[in-house]
Amino acid sequence: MHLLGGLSPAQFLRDYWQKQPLLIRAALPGFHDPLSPEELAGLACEPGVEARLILEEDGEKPWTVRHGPFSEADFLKLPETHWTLLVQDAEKQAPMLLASFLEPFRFIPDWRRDDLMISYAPAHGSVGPHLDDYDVFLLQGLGRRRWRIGAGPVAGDDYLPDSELRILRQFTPAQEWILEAGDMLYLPPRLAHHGIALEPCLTYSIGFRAPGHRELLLGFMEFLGEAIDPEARYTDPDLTLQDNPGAIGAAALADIGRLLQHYLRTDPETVARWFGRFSTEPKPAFAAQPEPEPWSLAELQAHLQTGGALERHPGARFAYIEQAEFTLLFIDGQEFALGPAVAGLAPLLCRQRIFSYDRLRPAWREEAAQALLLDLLNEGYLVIYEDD
Ligand SMILES: [Mn+2]
Repeated sequence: MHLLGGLSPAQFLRDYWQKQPLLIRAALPGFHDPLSPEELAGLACEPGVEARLILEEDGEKPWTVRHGPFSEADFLKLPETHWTLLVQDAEKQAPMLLASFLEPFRFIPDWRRDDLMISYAPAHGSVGPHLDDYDVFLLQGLGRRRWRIGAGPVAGDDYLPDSELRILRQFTPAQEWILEAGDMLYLPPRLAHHGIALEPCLTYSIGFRAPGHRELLLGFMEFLGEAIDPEARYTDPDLTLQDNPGAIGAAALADIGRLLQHYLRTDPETVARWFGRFSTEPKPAFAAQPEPEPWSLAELQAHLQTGGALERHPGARFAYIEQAEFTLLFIDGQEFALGPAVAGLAPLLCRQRIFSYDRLRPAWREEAAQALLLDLLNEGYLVIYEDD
C-alpha cells in the first residue's frame, strides 16, 4: 500500500497513529487535483459552506479571519500573497468530485473521521504555527508547501490573543520538509505545525475527530435520562427524626447513591445502543431531509431494475454494531435493529456508498430488506439522483 510509504495499515496504526508524525513521499504518485483553485473558490461562495479566509498582515493583530460564504468580489480584492482559503466538509459539499477521495483513508474507522478540508494559498500563504486536537493527514496537491513541525505534543495553551486560529506564541521547529504533489504528512494530535505555501498551492487535510470525555458522559446521561419515567421521584417513607434540620442525613445520601447506580447502566448493549446513535449524529448543516414526495416500493424497484442506483446521502453518517440476535444499523443518530434475514444489509450499507441492483440483489429477496431500503430512501438517508 503506497499510501503509507510501504507500511501496511496495521504497521501504521501500531507505530504512528496517535503517536508520531510520518512523512510519506509520493503517497499518491501522479496525484491530480480533483478540483481547481477556482472551483474551490466557487464552493466557498455557496450558501451553507463553512469557509474561511485567513489573511496575514503586519501590525498588532497579524492574523485576520473572515467567514464565508464569500462573493467573487471578496476574492478579487485579495492581495497577491499571504492569505489562505479554507473550505471544510468539502467531500460533503461536492460529493461528485470528492466522495471517493477519502476511500484510501478508510483503514481508520468511519466514525473517527471528521471531514476533508481543502485549502488554497498563494505564495507565503499560511495559517500560522498552530496545533490541532485531532489527527490529520496533509496531502499536497498543486504547488509546493514547506512544513515545519515541533518535536513533540504541546501540553500548554500559549496562544496569541484574540485568535480563533490558536496560533502559538512560541514555536520551535524540529523538522522541516517541502511537500510536492502527492506527498503526504501525517500528524498526531497536538503536534505544533506550520505550513507555508512556496507558490500557489492546494492542500488536502483529511481530518479526524475524537469525542471529549465530558461530551461522552453528558451525552450518555442524556440517553439514560430519556428512558426514566419523568414521574419517578425520590421517596422517604422510612424518614426518621434528626437533630439538626439543616443536615443531610447519611440514610438520604445512601438512597441517592443507590438510585444513581440503579440508572447508570454501562452494560455492553446499552453502551452500544447509545454510542451508535451518538457517534452518527450528523453535522446540523448536513442532516438528511425526508423526501417531500415519498417513493413507492414499485417505483423504487423499477428504478433499480432499470439500472438506477441508490446512494448514501453525502452528509449522512452510517455505522453498524453486530450483536448476538440483531445487527444494529445507525444512521444520523437513528437506530435500526435488523433481524437475521436482513442483517447483511448493515455491513453492505456501511462499507459502500453507491448501491446498484446487482449489489442489492441478494438482500432484495427479503421483503424486510425492501421495506428498510424504501424507508431509508424516503427518510433521505439514501438518495436517488434523477439524472443517474
Ligand atoms: Mn493544522
